[in-house]
Amino acid sequence: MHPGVAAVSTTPSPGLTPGAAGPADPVSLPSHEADAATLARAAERSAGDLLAPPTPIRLSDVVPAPRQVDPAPADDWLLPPDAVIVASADPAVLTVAAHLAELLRPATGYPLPVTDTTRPAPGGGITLTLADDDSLGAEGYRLTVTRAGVTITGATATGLFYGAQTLRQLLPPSIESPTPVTARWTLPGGTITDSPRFPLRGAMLDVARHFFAVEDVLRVIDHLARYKLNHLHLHLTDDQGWRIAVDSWPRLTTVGATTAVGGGPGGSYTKADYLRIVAYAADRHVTVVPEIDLPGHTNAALVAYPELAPDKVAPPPYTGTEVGFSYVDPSDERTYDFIADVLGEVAALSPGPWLHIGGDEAFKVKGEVYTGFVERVQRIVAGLGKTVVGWHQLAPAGHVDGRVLQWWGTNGGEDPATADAVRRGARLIVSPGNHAYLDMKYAPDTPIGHDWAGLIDVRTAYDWDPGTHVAGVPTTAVLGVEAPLWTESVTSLAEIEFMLLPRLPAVAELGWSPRTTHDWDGFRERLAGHGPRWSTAGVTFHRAPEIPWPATPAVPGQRPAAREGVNQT
Ligand code: TNX
Repeated sequence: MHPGVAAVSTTPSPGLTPGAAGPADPVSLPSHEADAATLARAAERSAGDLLAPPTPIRLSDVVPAPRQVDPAPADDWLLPPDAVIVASADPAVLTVAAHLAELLRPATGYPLPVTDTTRPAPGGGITLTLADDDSLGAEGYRLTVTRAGVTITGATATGLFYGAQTLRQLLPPSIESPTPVTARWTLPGGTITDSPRFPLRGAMLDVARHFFAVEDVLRVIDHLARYKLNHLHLHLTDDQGWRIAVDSWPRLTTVGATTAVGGGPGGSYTKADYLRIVAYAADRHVTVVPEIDLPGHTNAALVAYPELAPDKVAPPPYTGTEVGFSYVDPSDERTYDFIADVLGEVAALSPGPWLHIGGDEAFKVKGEVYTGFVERVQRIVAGLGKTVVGWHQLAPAGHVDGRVLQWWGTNGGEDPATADAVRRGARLIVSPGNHAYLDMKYAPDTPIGHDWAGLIDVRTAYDWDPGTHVAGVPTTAVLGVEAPLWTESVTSLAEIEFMLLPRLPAVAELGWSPRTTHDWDGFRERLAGHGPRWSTAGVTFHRAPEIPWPATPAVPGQRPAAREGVNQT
Protein backbone atom coordinates (compact mmCIF):
# COMPACT_ATOMS: atom_id res chain seq x y z
CA MET A 1 0.00 0.00 0.00
CA HIS A 2 1.41 3.36 -0.89
CA PRO A 3 2.14 5.97 1.75
CA GLY A 4 -0.78 8.13 0.63
CA VAL A 5 -3.29 5.45 1.37
CA ALA A 6 -1.56 4.45 4.56
CA ALA A 7 -1.75 8.07 5.73
CA VAL A 8 -5.53 8.22 5.46
CA SER A 9 -7.48 7.75 8.63
CA THR A 10 -10.77 6.62 7.19
CA THR A 11 -13.48 6.39 9.76
CA PRO A 12 -16.49 6.58 7.51
CA SER A 13 -19.89 7.00 9.03
CA PRO A 14 -23.09 5.47 7.74
CA GLY A 15 -24.62 7.51 4.95
CA LEU A 16 -21.89 10.10 4.91
CA THR A 17 -20.31 10.87 1.61
CA PRO A 18 -16.99 12.71 1.91
CA GLY A 19 -18.07 15.01 -0.92
CA ALA A 20 -21.09 16.22 1.03
CA ALA A 21 -20.88 19.79 2.20
CA GLY A 22 -21.02 20.41 5.91
CA PRO A 23 -19.64 22.63 8.64
CA ALA A 24 -15.88 22.44 8.86
CA ASP A 25 -15.69 20.68 12.20
CA PRO A 26 -19.03 19.89 13.83
CA VAL A 27 -17.80 18.24 17.02
CA SER A 28 -14.52 19.87 17.95
CA LEU A 29 -15.30 21.53 21.24
CA PRO A 30 -12.98 23.00 23.80
CA SER A 31 -13.17 20.50 26.65
CA HIS A 32 -14.39 23.09 29.21
CA GLU A 33 -17.48 23.68 27.04
CA ALA A 34 -18.24 20.05 26.58
CA ASP A 35 -21.21 20.04 28.87
CA ALA A 36 -24.18 17.83 28.21
CA ALA A 37 -26.22 20.47 26.35
CA THR A 38 -23.36 21.42 24.02
CA LEU A 39 -22.62 17.79 23.30
CA ALA A 40 -26.26 17.18 22.51
CA ARG A 41 -26.27 20.13 20.09
CA ALA A 42 -23.10 18.88 18.43
CA ALA A 43 -24.53 15.39 18.14
CA GLU A 44 -27.68 16.81 16.55
CA ARG A 45 -25.64 18.80 14.05
CA SER A 46 -23.44 15.92 13.05
CA ALA A 47 -26.49 13.64 12.77
CA GLY A 48 -27.91 16.24 10.38
CA ASP A 49 -24.74 16.05 8.32
CA LEU A 50 -24.96 12.30 8.23
CA LEU A 51 -28.51 12.46 6.97
CA ALA A 52 -27.83 15.16 4.39
CA PRO A 53 -28.14 13.54 0.99
CA PRO A 54 -24.84 13.43 -0.91
CA THR A 55 -24.68 15.67 -3.96
CA PRO A 56 -25.98 13.43 -6.73
CA ILE A 57 -23.53 12.68 -9.52
CA ARG A 58 -24.81 13.56 -12.97
CA LEU A 59 -24.04 11.54 -16.07
CA SER A 60 -22.36 14.63 -17.51
CA ASP A 61 -19.98 15.12 -14.55
CA VAL A 62 -17.21 12.98 -16.08
CA VAL A 63 -13.63 14.24 -16.62
CA PRO A 64 -12.51 14.23 -19.42
CA ALA A 65 -15.85 15.26 -20.90
CA PRO A 66 -17.38 12.45 -22.95
CA ARG A 67 -18.22 12.81 -26.63
CA GLN A 68 -21.94 12.32 -26.06
CA VAL A 69 -24.08 12.13 -22.92
CA ASP A 70 -27.77 11.14 -23.01
CA PRO A 71 -29.18 11.19 -19.48
CA ALA A 72 -32.25 9.15 -18.55
CA PRO A 73 -32.96 10.17 -14.95
CA ALA A 74 -35.73 7.61 -14.54
CA ASP A 75 -33.15 4.88 -15.14
CA ASP A 76 -30.85 5.43 -12.15
CA TRP A 77 -29.52 2.13 -10.83
CA LEU A 78 -28.55 1.22 -7.30
CA LEU A 79 -25.61 -1.18 -7.22
CA PRO A 80 -26.86 -4.08 -5.08
CA PRO A 81 -24.62 -5.95 -2.63
CA ASP A 82 -24.97 -9.12 -4.71
CA ALA A 83 -24.06 -7.50 -8.04
CA VAL A 84 -21.81 -9.50 -10.34
CA ILE A 85 -19.46 -8.34 -13.06
CA VAL A 86 -20.18 -10.26 -16.23
CA ALA A 87 -17.36 -10.47 -18.75
CA SER A 88 -16.86 -12.53 -21.88
CA ALA A 89 -14.22 -15.26 -21.57
CA ASP A 90 -11.68 -13.15 -23.52
CA PRO A 91 -8.59 -12.80 -21.25
CA ALA A 92 -8.21 -9.06 -21.93
CA VAL A 93 -11.85 -8.47 -21.02
CA LEU A 94 -11.50 -10.55 -17.87
CA THR A 95 -8.49 -8.42 -16.89
CA VAL A 96 -10.58 -5.26 -17.24
CA ALA A 97 -13.38 -6.90 -15.22
CA ALA A 98 -10.92 -7.87 -12.48
CA HIS A 99 -9.54 -4.33 -12.44
CA LEU A 100 -13.04 -2.86 -12.13
CA ALA A 101 -13.84 -5.26 -9.29
CA GLU A 102 -10.64 -4.17 -7.51
CA LEU A 103 -11.68 -0.54 -7.86
CA LEU A 104 -15.14 -1.09 -6.43
CA ARG A 105 -14.63 -3.73 -3.72
CA PRO A 106 -12.73 -1.76 -1.05
CA ALA A 107 -15.32 1.00 -0.55
CA THR A 108 -18.47 -1.03 -1.18
CA GLY A 109 -17.33 -4.09 0.71
CA TYR A 110 -19.33 -6.07 -1.89
CA PRO A 111 -17.85 -9.31 -3.25
CA LEU A 112 -18.50 -8.34 -6.91
CA PRO A 113 -17.50 -11.69 -8.37
CA VAL A 114 -16.36 -11.72 -11.98
CA THR A 115 -18.21 -14.30 -14.04
CA ASP A 116 -18.38 -15.22 -17.68
CA THR A 117 -21.91 -16.60 -17.46
CA THR A 118 -24.76 -14.66 -19.02
CA ARG A 119 -27.14 -15.51 -16.15
CA PRO A 120 -28.41 -12.11 -14.93
CA ALA A 121 -27.99 -11.32 -11.25
CA PRO A 122 -31.30 -10.69 -9.43
CA GLY A 123 -30.55 -7.03 -8.72
CA GLY A 124 -28.70 -6.48 -11.97
CA GLY A 125 -25.00 -6.37 -12.68
CA ILE A 126 -22.23 -4.78 -14.67
CA THR A 127 -21.69 -6.34 -18.08
CA LEU A 128 -18.55 -5.82 -20.19
CA THR A 129 -18.90 -6.81 -23.82
CA LEU A 130 -16.77 -6.54 -26.92
CA ALA A 131 -18.68 -5.55 -30.03
CA ASP A 132 -17.81 -4.82 -33.62
CA ASP A 133 -18.65 -1.14 -33.53
CA ASP A 134 -16.44 0.97 -35.78
CA SER A 135 -17.97 4.18 -34.46
CA LEU A 136 -16.25 3.59 -31.11
CA GLY A 137 -12.73 3.37 -32.56
CA ALA A 138 -9.78 1.67 -30.87
CA GLU A 139 -10.31 3.29 -27.47
CA GLY A 140 -13.99 4.22 -27.35
CA TYR A 141 -16.83 2.73 -25.31
CA ARG A 142 -20.53 2.98 -24.73
CA LEU A 143 -21.80 2.88 -21.15
CA THR A 144 -25.50 2.41 -20.52
CA VAL A 145 -27.13 2.57 -17.11
CA THR A 146 -30.66 1.20 -16.88
CA ARG A 147 -32.74 -0.09 -14.00
CA ALA A 148 -31.39 -3.54 -14.85
CA GLY A 149 -27.74 -2.60 -14.41
CA VAL A 150 -24.81 -1.27 -16.40
CA THR A 151 -23.52 -2.39 -19.76
CA ILE A 152 -20.16 -1.25 -21.09
CA THR A 153 -19.48 -1.99 -24.74
CA GLY A 154 -16.17 -1.45 -26.51
CA ALA A 155 -14.55 -2.55 -29.73
CA THR A 156 -11.42 -3.34 -27.67
CA ALA A 157 -10.45 -4.09 -24.09
CA THR A 158 -9.00 -0.57 -23.95
CA GLY A 159 -12.44 0.87 -24.65
CA LEU A 160 -13.90 -1.29 -21.88
CA PHE A 161 -11.15 -0.11 -19.52
CA TYR A 162 -12.06 3.52 -20.18
CA GLY A 163 -15.74 2.69 -19.72
CA ALA A 164 -14.80 1.25 -16.32
CA GLN A 165 -12.98 4.49 -15.41
CA THR A 166 -16.10 6.43 -16.33
CA LEU A 167 -18.27 4.12 -14.24
CA ARG A 168 -16.01 4.76 -11.26
CA GLN A 169 -16.54 8.52 -11.64
CA LEU A 170 -20.32 8.09 -11.78
CA LEU A 171 -20.37 6.62 -8.26
CA PRO A 172 -20.22 8.86 -5.18
CA PRO A 173 -16.70 10.09 -4.18
CA SER A 174 -16.63 7.68 -1.24
CA ILE A 175 -16.05 4.91 -3.82
CA GLU A 176 -12.40 5.99 -3.46
CA SER A 177 -12.30 4.89 0.18
CA PRO A 178 -9.77 2.14 0.85
CA THR A 179 -12.09 0.69 3.50
CA PRO A 180 -15.84 -0.09 3.42
CA VAL A 181 -18.23 2.83 3.58
CA THR A 182 -22.00 2.62 3.98
CA ALA A 183 -23.43 4.61 1.11
CA ARG A 184 -26.06 4.43 -1.59
CA TRP A 185 -24.06 3.36 -4.63
CA THR A 186 -26.36 4.92 -7.18
CA LEU A 187 -25.39 5.35 -10.82
CA PRO A 188 -27.18 7.99 -12.91
CA GLY A 189 -29.32 6.51 -15.71
CA GLY A 190 -28.65 7.04 -19.39
CA THR A 191 -25.98 6.44 -22.02
CA ILE A 192 -22.47 7.80 -22.58
CA THR A 193 -20.90 7.28 -25.99
CA ASP A 194 -17.27 8.22 -25.90
CA SER A 195 -14.00 8.12 -27.82
CA PRO A 196 -10.83 10.25 -27.78
CA ARG A 197 -9.95 13.24 -29.94
CA PHE A 198 -6.23 12.34 -30.12
CA PRO A 199 -4.59 8.91 -30.05
CA LEU A 200 -1.70 9.97 -27.78
CA ARG A 201 -2.43 11.47 -24.37
CA GLY A 202 0.33 11.46 -21.84
CA ALA A 203 2.40 12.79 -19.02
CA MET A 204 6.14 12.82 -18.49
CA LEU A 205 7.93 12.14 -15.24
CA ASP A 206 11.56 13.24 -14.89
CA VAL A 207 13.12 10.52 -12.73
CA ALA A 208 16.63 11.85 -13.44
CA ARG A 209 16.75 15.14 -11.54
CA HIS A 210 15.23 13.37 -8.57
CA PHE A 211 14.79 9.63 -8.51
CA PHE A 212 11.42 8.13 -7.64
CA ALA A 213 10.80 4.59 -6.42
CA VAL A 214 8.87 2.12 -8.56
CA GLU A 215 5.87 2.41 -6.21
CA ASP A 216 5.71 6.16 -6.81
CA VAL A 217 5.74 5.65 -10.57
CA LEU A 218 2.93 3.10 -10.25
CA ARG A 219 0.81 5.68 -8.40
CA VAL A 220 1.45 8.15 -11.21
CA ILE A 221 0.24 5.52 -13.68
CA ASP A 222 -2.94 5.18 -11.61
CA HIS A 223 -3.54 8.91 -11.98
CA LEU A 224 -2.99 8.72 -15.73
CA ALA A 225 -5.40 5.81 -16.14
CA ARG A 226 -8.09 7.53 -14.11
CA TYR A 227 -8.17 10.36 -16.67
CA LYS A 228 -7.81 8.14 -19.77
CA LEU A 229 -4.21 9.14 -20.46
CA ASN A 230 -2.45 6.36 -22.36
CA HIS A 231 1.28 7.23 -22.37
CA LEU A 232 3.84 7.65 -19.60
CA HIS A 233 7.04 9.27 -20.86
CA LEU A 234 9.92 8.53 -18.48
CA HIS A 235 12.84 10.97 -18.71
CA LEU A 236 15.38 8.37 -17.62
CA THR A 237 18.71 10.16 -18.03
CA ASP A 238 20.09 13.63 -17.44
CA ASP A 239 23.12 15.47 -16.10
CA GLN A 240 22.23 14.69 -12.51
CA GLY A 241 21.67 10.96 -12.83
CA TRP A 242 21.33 7.92 -15.08
CA ARG A 243 18.35 5.86 -13.91
CA ILE A 244 18.10 2.70 -16.01
CA ALA A 245 20.41 -0.32 -15.85
CA VAL A 246 22.30 -1.07 -19.07
CA ASP A 247 24.16 -4.39 -18.88
CA SER A 248 26.73 -3.53 -21.55
CA TRP A 249 27.66 -0.23 -19.85
CA PRO A 250 27.23 -1.07 -16.13
CA ARG A 251 28.95 2.05 -14.75
CA LEU A 252 26.01 4.13 -16.08
CA THR A 253 24.15 3.09 -12.95
CA THR A 254 26.88 1.99 -10.54
CA VAL A 255 28.54 5.39 -10.98
CA GLY A 256 26.10 7.56 -12.94
CA ALA A 257 23.05 6.93 -10.77
CA THR A 258 24.54 7.95 -7.42
CA THR A 259 23.72 11.65 -7.71
CA ALA A 260 20.61 13.84 -7.87
CA VAL A 261 19.73 17.54 -7.77
CA GLY A 262 20.72 18.98 -4.42
CA GLY A 263 23.08 16.15 -3.54
CA GLY A 264 20.57 13.41 -2.69
CA PRO A 265 21.43 9.71 -3.04
CA GLY A 266 19.96 9.21 -6.51
CA GLY A 267 19.00 5.69 -7.53
CA SER A 268 18.14 3.69 -10.59
CA TYR A 269 15.79 1.05 -11.93
CA THR A 270 17.02 -2.48 -12.45
CA LYS A 271 15.70 -4.10 -15.58
CA ALA A 272 13.21 -5.98 -13.40
CA ASP A 273 12.04 -2.68 -11.87
CA TYR A 274 11.55 -1.15 -15.30
CA LEU A 275 9.69 -4.23 -16.54
CA ARG A 276 7.43 -4.01 -13.50
CA ILE A 277 6.57 -0.42 -14.41
CA VAL A 278 5.96 -1.39 -18.03
CA ALA A 279 3.71 -4.31 -17.05
CA TYR A 280 1.71 -2.29 -14.51
CA ALA A 281 1.25 0.40 -17.15
CA ALA A 282 0.19 -2.13 -19.80
CA ASP A 283 -2.46 -3.52 -17.43
CA ARG A 284 -3.87 0.01 -17.29
CA HIS A 285 -3.61 0.51 -21.06
CA VAL A 286 -0.68 2.90 -20.65
CA THR A 287 2.38 2.69 -22.92
CA VAL A 288 5.76 3.66 -21.47
CA VAL A 289 7.85 6.01 -23.66
CA PRO A 290 11.48 5.72 -22.49
CA GLU A 291 13.70 8.76 -23.08
CA ILE A 292 17.47 8.63 -23.30
CA ASP A 293 18.36 12.31 -23.70
CA LEU A 294 21.12 12.87 -26.31
CA PRO A 295 23.56 14.39 -27.14
CA GLY A 296 23.21 16.91 -24.28
CA HIS A 297 21.98 16.32 -20.72
CA THR A 298 24.62 13.58 -20.46
CA ASN A 299 26.91 14.63 -17.60
CA ALA A 300 26.07 11.53 -15.54
CA ALA A 301 27.04 9.28 -18.47
CA LEU A 302 30.31 11.19 -18.93
CA VAL A 303 31.17 10.79 -15.24
CA ALA A 304 30.68 7.04 -15.67
CA TYR A 305 32.46 6.79 -19.05
CA PRO A 306 34.88 9.68 -19.70
CA GLU A 307 35.72 8.12 -23.09
CA LEU A 308 32.39 9.54 -24.31
CA ALA A 309 33.37 13.09 -23.36
CA PRO A 310 34.77 15.41 -26.06
CA ASP A 311 38.00 15.90 -24.05
CA LYS A 312 37.97 12.30 -22.69
CA VAL A 313 38.17 13.67 -19.15
CA ALA A 314 35.54 12.78 -16.54
CA PRO A 315 33.63 15.89 -15.51
CA PRO A 316 32.71 16.35 -11.86
CA PRO A 317 29.32 14.87 -10.90
CA TYR A 318 26.59 17.48 -11.28
CA THR A 319 23.87 18.20 -8.72
CA GLY A 320 22.83 21.70 -9.81
CA THR A 321 20.01 22.72 -12.15
CA GLU A 322 21.72 24.44 -15.08
CA VAL A 323 21.30 22.93 -18.55
CA GLY A 324 23.16 22.86 -21.85
CA PHE A 325 26.78 22.30 -20.79
CA SER A 326 27.30 18.55 -21.32
CA TYR A 327 27.41 16.43 -24.49
CA VAL A 328 28.65 13.12 -25.77
CA ASP A 329 31.37 13.40 -28.43
CA PRO A 330 29.60 13.42 -31.81
CA SER A 331 32.90 12.89 -33.66
CA ASP A 332 33.87 9.62 -31.94
CA GLU A 333 32.60 6.28 -33.30
CA ARG A 334 32.60 4.90 -29.75
CA THR A 335 29.73 7.30 -28.99
CA TYR A 336 27.55 5.56 -31.57
CA ASP A 337 28.48 2.11 -30.21
CA PHE A 338 27.37 3.38 -26.82
CA ILE A 339 24.10 4.75 -28.21
CA ALA A 340 23.33 1.58 -30.16
CA ASP A 341 23.96 -0.56 -27.06
CA VAL A 342 21.90 1.62 -24.74
CA LEU A 343 18.99 2.09 -27.12
CA GLY A 344 19.08 -1.60 -28.02
CA GLU A 345 18.75 -2.67 -24.39
CA VAL A 346 16.07 -0.10 -23.60
CA ALA A 347 14.13 -1.02 -26.76
CA ALA A 348 14.23 -4.69 -25.78
CA LEU A 349 12.59 -3.84 -22.44
CA SER A 350 9.92 -1.57 -23.94
CA PRO A 351 6.99 -3.17 -25.73
CA GLY A 352 5.68 0.19 -26.97
CA PRO A 353 6.60 1.51 -30.42
CA TRP A 354 8.51 4.58 -29.20
CA LEU A 355 12.08 5.53 -28.33
CA HIS A 356 12.51 9.15 -27.21
CA ILE A 357 16.02 10.44 -27.95
CA GLY A 358 15.74 13.88 -26.33
CA GLY A 359 17.73 16.30 -28.45
CA ASP A 360 16.95 19.41 -26.38
CA GLU A 361 19.36 22.06 -25.16
CA ALA A 362 22.50 20.58 -26.71
CA PHE A 363 23.85 24.11 -26.94
CA LYS A 364 27.41 23.02 -27.67
CA VAL A 365 26.56 20.72 -30.59
CA LYS A 366 25.53 23.06 -33.36
CA GLY A 367 24.45 23.19 -37.00
CA GLU A 368 25.39 20.28 -39.22
CA VAL A 369 27.21 18.47 -36.44
CA TYR A 370 23.93 18.42 -34.49
CA THR A 371 21.73 17.37 -37.43
CA GLY A 372 24.27 14.77 -38.53
CA PHE A 373 24.31 13.34 -35.00
CA VAL A 374 20.51 13.25 -34.80
CA GLU A 375 20.18 11.62 -38.21
CA ARG A 376 22.56 8.84 -37.15
CA VAL A 377 20.69 8.24 -33.92
CA GLN A 378 17.36 8.28 -35.78
CA ARG A 379 18.73 5.53 -38.04
CA ILE A 380 19.78 3.50 -34.99
CA VAL A 381 16.23 3.79 -33.60
CA ALA A 382 14.69 2.80 -36.94
CA GLY A 383 17.07 -0.17 -37.11
CA LEU A 384 15.69 -1.33 -33.77
CA GLY A 385 12.19 -1.31 -35.22
CA LYS A 386 11.11 1.63 -33.07
CA THR A 387 9.66 5.03 -33.88
CA VAL A 388 11.73 8.12 -33.08
CA VAL A 389 10.34 10.69 -30.68
CA GLY A 390 12.39 13.77 -29.81
CA TRP A 391 12.01 17.31 -28.53
CA HIS A 392 11.24 19.78 -31.32
CA GLN A 393 14.92 20.77 -31.58
CA LEU A 394 15.19 17.66 -33.77
CA ALA A 395 13.15 19.44 -36.46
CA PRO A 396 15.99 20.51 -38.81
CA ALA A 397 17.33 16.94 -39.09
CA GLY A 398 16.23 14.75 -42.00
CA HIS A 399 12.96 12.88 -41.76
CA VAL A 400 12.81 9.24 -40.78
CA ASP A 401 9.66 7.23 -41.20
CA GLY A 402 7.03 7.98 -38.58
CA ARG A 403 9.13 10.37 -36.53
CA VAL A 404 7.41 12.41 -33.87
CA LEU A 405 8.50 15.79 -32.52
CA GLN A 406 7.49 17.08 -29.13
CA TRP A 407 6.80 20.82 -29.12
CA TRP A 408 7.72 22.47 -25.81
CA GLY A 409 8.04 26.09 -26.92
CA THR A 410 6.50 28.93 -25.00
CA ASN A 411 5.90 31.50 -27.73
CA GLY A 412 2.39 30.49 -28.73
CA GLY A 413 3.47 28.01 -31.38
CA GLU A 414 5.58 30.01 -33.84
CA ASP A 415 8.32 27.75 -35.16
CA PRO A 416 8.90 27.50 -38.91
CA ALA A 417 11.41 24.65 -38.43
CA THR A 418 8.83 22.49 -36.67
CA ALA A 419 6.15 23.33 -39.25
CA ASP A 420 8.61 22.42 -41.99
CA ALA A 421 9.46 19.09 -40.33
CA VAL A 422 5.73 18.35 -40.20
CA ARG A 423 5.46 19.14 -43.93
CA ARG A 424 8.24 16.59 -44.44
CA GLY A 425 6.19 13.96 -42.59
CA ALA A 426 6.74 14.42 -38.85
CA ARG A 427 3.84 14.20 -36.42
CA LEU A 428 3.61 16.32 -33.31
CA ILE A 429 3.09 15.86 -29.59
CA VAL A 430 2.12 19.21 -28.18
CA SER A 431 3.49 20.21 -24.75
CA PRO A 432 3.68 24.01 -24.72
CA GLY A 433 5.89 25.09 -21.82
CA ASN A 434 3.50 27.90 -20.93
CA HIS A 435 0.41 25.64 -20.75
CA ALA A 436 1.39 22.02 -20.23
CA TYR A 437 4.57 22.17 -18.11
CA LEU A 438 3.44 20.84 -14.77
CA ASP A 439 6.71 21.90 -13.10
CA MET A 440 5.62 25.53 -13.47
CA LYS A 441 4.22 27.11 -10.32
CA TYR A 442 0.45 27.69 -10.10
CA ALA A 443 0.94 31.13 -8.58
CA PRO A 444 3.86 33.22 -7.28
CA ASP A 445 3.53 31.67 -3.81
CA THR A 446 3.50 28.01 -4.94
CA PRO A 447 6.11 26.40 -2.66
CA ILE A 448 7.82 24.35 -5.39
CA GLY A 449 8.26 24.63 -9.14
CA HIS A 450 9.65 27.04 -11.71
CA ASP A 451 8.27 30.09 -13.48
CA TRP A 452 10.55 30.46 -16.51
CA ALA A 453 7.70 29.47 -18.85
CA GLY A 454 5.13 31.44 -16.84
CA LEU A 455 2.75 30.66 -14.04
CA ILE A 456 0.29 27.91 -14.94
CA ASP A 457 -2.96 28.02 -13.01
CA VAL A 458 -5.68 25.51 -13.85
CA ARG A 459 -7.31 27.80 -16.39
CA THR A 460 -4.00 28.32 -18.23
CA ALA A 461 -3.50 24.54 -18.29
CA TYR A 462 -7.01 24.16 -19.75
CA ASP A 463 -7.54 27.12 -22.07
CA TRP A 464 -5.59 26.27 -25.20
CA ASP A 465 -6.08 23.93 -28.14
CA PRO A 466 -3.48 21.26 -29.00
CA GLY A 467 -5.12 20.87 -32.40
CA THR A 468 -4.28 24.40 -33.55
CA HIS A 469 -1.50 25.50 -31.21
CA VAL A 470 1.52 25.27 -33.49
CA ALA A 471 1.37 27.53 -36.54
CA GLY A 472 1.38 25.71 -39.86
CA VAL A 473 0.67 22.32 -38.26
CA PRO A 474 -2.74 20.90 -39.17
CA THR A 475 -4.76 19.07 -36.51
CA THR A 476 -4.33 15.88 -38.54
CA ALA A 477 -0.56 16.00 -37.87
CA VAL A 478 -1.10 16.28 -34.12
CA LEU A 479 -0.63 12.89 -32.53
CA GLY A 480 -1.60 14.21 -29.16
CA VAL A 481 -0.75 16.10 -26.04
CA GLU A 482 1.61 15.51 -23.13
CA ALA A 483 2.08 17.21 -19.78
CA PRO A 484 5.74 16.99 -18.65
CA LEU A 485 6.76 17.13 -15.00
CA TRP A 486 10.42 18.09 -14.58
CA THR A 487 11.60 17.42 -11.08
CA GLU A 488 14.43 19.78 -10.18
CA SER A 489 12.26 21.00 -7.29
CA VAL A 490 10.03 17.96 -6.86
CA THR A 491 11.30 15.42 -4.35
CA SER A 492 8.45 13.14 -3.22
CA LEU A 493 5.24 11.46 -4.35
CA ALA A 494 3.20 14.07 -2.45
CA GLU A 495 4.98 16.82 -4.38
CA ILE A 496 4.44 15.00 -7.68
CA GLU A 497 0.73 14.75 -6.94
CA PHE A 498 0.57 18.37 -5.83
CA MET A 499 1.94 19.49 -9.21
CA LEU A 500 -0.17 17.01 -11.24
CA LEU A 501 -3.49 17.61 -9.57
CA PRO A 502 -5.63 19.36 -10.56
CA ARG A 503 -3.82 20.29 -13.80
CA LEU A 504 -3.36 16.78 -15.21
CA PRO A 505 -7.13 16.31 -15.71
CA ALA A 506 -7.18 19.63 -17.60
CA VAL A 507 -4.57 18.39 -20.06
CA ALA A 508 -6.31 14.99 -20.21
CA GLU A 509 -9.51 16.70 -21.28
CA LEU A 510 -7.66 18.56 -24.05
CA GLY A 511 -6.37 15.24 -25.33
CA TRP A 512 -9.58 13.24 -25.02
CA SER A 513 -12.65 15.45 -25.38
CA PRO A 514 -14.08 16.84 -28.61
CA ARG A 515 -13.34 20.53 -28.96
CA THR A 516 -17.09 21.22 -28.92
CA THR A 517 -17.20 20.29 -25.22
CA HIS A 518 -14.48 22.81 -24.31
CA ASP A 519 -15.92 25.08 -21.65
CA TRP A 520 -13.98 26.49 -18.69
CA ASP A 521 -17.04 27.13 -16.53
CA GLY A 522 -18.33 23.63 -17.02
CA PHE A 523 -14.87 22.13 -16.55
CA ARG A 524 -14.18 23.85 -13.25
CA GLU A 525 -17.52 22.62 -11.88
CA ARG A 526 -16.84 19.04 -12.98
CA LEU A 527 -13.26 19.15 -11.74
CA ALA A 528 -14.42 20.38 -8.33
CA GLY A 529 -16.12 17.05 -7.75
CA HIS A 530 -12.74 15.32 -7.92
CA GLY A 531 -11.39 17.04 -4.79
CA PRO A 532 -13.40 14.76 -2.48
CA ARG A 533 -12.33 11.76 -4.55
CA TRP A 534 -8.64 12.59 -4.13
CA SER A 535 -9.10 13.39 -0.44
CA THR A 536 -10.84 10.09 0.13
CA ALA A 537 -8.10 8.21 -1.71
CA GLY A 538 -5.34 9.98 0.26
CA VAL A 539 -4.04 11.74 -2.84
CA THR A 540 -2.38 15.13 -2.43
CA PHE A 541 -3.62 17.97 -4.62
CA HIS A 542 -3.47 21.72 -4.87
CA ARG A 543 -6.71 23.42 -3.76
CA ALA A 544 -6.53 25.84 -6.67
CA PRO A 545 -8.59 28.89 -5.75
CA GLU A 546 -10.35 29.09 -9.12
CA ILE A 547 -12.02 25.71 -8.60
CA PRO A 548 -15.26 25.64 -6.51
CA TRP A 549 -14.21 22.71 -4.32
CA PRO A 550 -16.98 21.37 -2.11
CA ALA A 551 -16.53 22.16 1.60
CA THR A 552 -14.23 19.77 3.43
CA PRO A 553 -16.32 16.79 4.52
CA ALA A 554 -17.30 16.82 8.14
CA VAL A 555 -16.44 13.43 9.54
CA PRO A 556 -16.38 13.43 13.33
CA GLY A 557 -12.91 12.64 14.60
CA GLN A 558 -11.36 12.58 11.13
CA ARG A 559 -8.90 15.07 9.79
CA PRO A 560 -9.18 15.86 6.07
CA ALA A 561 -7.70 12.83 4.35
CA ALA A 562 -5.46 14.60 1.83
CA ARG A 563 -2.00 14.99 3.25
CA GLU A 564 -1.65 18.70 3.66
CA GLY A 565 1.79 20.27 3.91
CA VAL A 566 2.65 20.94 0.32
CA ASN A 567 -1.03 21.54 -0.38
CA GLN A 568 -1.64 23.80 2.58
CA THR A 569 -2.93 26.56 0.34
C1 TNX B 1 13.77 22.65 -20.01
S1 TNX B 1 11.90 21.22 -21.72
C2 TNX B 1 14.21 21.37 -20.20
C3 TNX B 1 14.52 20.54 -19.02
C4 TNX B 1 14.29 21.27 -17.74
C5 TNX B 1 13.05 22.11 -17.84
C6 TNX B 1 12.69 22.79 -16.57
C7 TNX B 1 13.18 20.53 -22.12
C8 TNX B 1 13.08 19.69 -23.30
N1 TNX B 1 14.28 20.74 -21.41
O1 TNX B 1 15.85 20.09 -19.11
O2 TNX B 1 14.16 20.34 -16.73
O3 TNX B 1 13.25 23.06 -18.85
O4 TNX B 1 11.43 23.38 -16.66
